[in-house]
Amino acid sequence: MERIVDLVGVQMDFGASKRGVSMGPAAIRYAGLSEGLERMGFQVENLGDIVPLLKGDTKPTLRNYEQVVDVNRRLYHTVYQSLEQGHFPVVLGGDHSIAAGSISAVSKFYGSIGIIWVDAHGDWNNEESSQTGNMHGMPFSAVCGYGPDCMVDFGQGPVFVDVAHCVQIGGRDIDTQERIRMKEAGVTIFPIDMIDELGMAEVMRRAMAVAGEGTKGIHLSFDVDAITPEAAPGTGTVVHSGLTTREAFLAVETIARSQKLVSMDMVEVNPILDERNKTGILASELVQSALGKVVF
Ligand code: NNH
Ligand code: MN
Ligand code: MN
Ligand code: MN
Repeated sequence: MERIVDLVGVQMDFGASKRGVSMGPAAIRYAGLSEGLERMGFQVENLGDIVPLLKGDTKPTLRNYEQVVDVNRRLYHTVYQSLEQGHFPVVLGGDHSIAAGSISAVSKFYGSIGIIWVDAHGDWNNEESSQTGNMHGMPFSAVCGYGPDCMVDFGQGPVFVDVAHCVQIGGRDIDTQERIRMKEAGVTIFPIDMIDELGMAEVMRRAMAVAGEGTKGIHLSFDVDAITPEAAPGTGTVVHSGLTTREAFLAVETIARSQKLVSMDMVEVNPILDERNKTGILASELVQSALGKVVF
């Protein structure tokens, strides 16, 4: 039986300061994601895009929270239904706040999962530690029970992800309070300098052990700003000197080979800031590699 991939776009940019990542799903689709997955032998079901409310309540510590929460609630149900049908959900962002909805569905469905979070940022803020109030800086902590509960509690009785199975890869711009909170919680972190020293292959061996052993599956949340801006200019919060494209591919290919991946997000692609859809194409290729596309 051929495996079915559900593609769901989320036209969300209210979790970030800059507009434009709402067009990320279109850019990743334009790069040929469905066609590529079909060539790999998957059946692809295009679930369309989730579109945020035009207006909603906001406050300085949780900017646009009503729109962010509403989208996450709808995404939660979409991803949960996808898993119930035995499909593989691929969520295309959109800003990273949407990982709250997708991961809470995966965690509720499986009970025990690991998370691999590839990002220049920690995304481990809460209302108090955030310097911006931007909710795309909070989803990783939220799904583990250390962030705003409104991002993950839709009345389903949230199942928080055990921090003991959570890995951050590629971090190089983590806020001061956020760093303290991540250390206290006990997230396994492979910041960029540790990747330099150990090499991505060894980092991934360690990451797979943390996220994969003792869990029912792994969720990959991939923020394209993890990759160095020369290779991935189309994103809102670029941070210099990031992962090379080859390191990024090695990371997702290692996850694919483990056969433990059950769901993923590809987020923060901003076509307005991109160069001829370079970042969209890279995002599309990384999704395919995470799902097992082989080079040779
Ligand atoms: N840490 C900052 C904040 O909380 C930046 C977050 N930006 C991201 N996260 N792009 O991946 O606002
Ligand atoms: Mn992020
Ligand atoms: Mn980021
Ligand atoms: Mn465990």
